[in-house]
Amino acid sequence: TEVAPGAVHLPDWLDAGLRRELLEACRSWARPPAGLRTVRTPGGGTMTSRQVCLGWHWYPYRYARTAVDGDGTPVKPFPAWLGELGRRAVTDALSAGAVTAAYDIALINFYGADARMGMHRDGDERSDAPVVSLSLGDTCVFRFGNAESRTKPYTDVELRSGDLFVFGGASRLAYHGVPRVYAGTAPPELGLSGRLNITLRVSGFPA
Ligand code: MD3
Ligand code: FE
Repeated sequence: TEVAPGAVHLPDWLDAGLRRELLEACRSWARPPAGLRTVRTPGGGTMTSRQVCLGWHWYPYRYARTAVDGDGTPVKPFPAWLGELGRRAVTDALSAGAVTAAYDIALINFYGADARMGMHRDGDERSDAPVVSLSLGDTCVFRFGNAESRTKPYTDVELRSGDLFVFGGASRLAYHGVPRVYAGTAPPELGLSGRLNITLRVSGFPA
């Protein structure tokens, strides 16, 4: 379903094997060094999701090669198989022609029952390549807004375990957020309590 120009939601896109493999991989990436951390914003706020990065380390509002706001160690490498998954996601959601440069960043956010993400735009990458979003575990409300402001008009969409969402074109710079997670809605067979979101991005930075 095209929710807005360039924003395509493919529910249930991940097969069962990939869901298990991605969750297992996220568990290993979450371990130190450069593992899961709490992100603090310059204004003194604390993000309620916890995050781990691959390839490039995101911190408000820049990228680095080390976990500068974590334990300071080198960021874990971005694996080739994740890049292939990103390419296949863009081809399936948009078209073969929409695939541009190679994916080299993964930002993985873990949401407990009370976690949210405020309305924001992702503008720290130097590429307009589509962002690929993969969800596992609890269902959430994903709020997709407009490019001008954090406020209405926006569209609320439920993101469930296994869903793919791709944000290309005009949607790449739209405000978006996660106002709510529905605790206890994760499929029991996955063995995850909470929600995981994996975004794949193209940095546009020199390697
Ligand atoms: C629209 N994550 O990591 S995924 C983020 O569910 C982020 O954890 C949310 O916003 C989450 O920055 C939303 C959907 C998403 C991701 C990236 C986007 C939507 C986007 C980039 C541009 C436009
Ligand atoms: Fe975002």
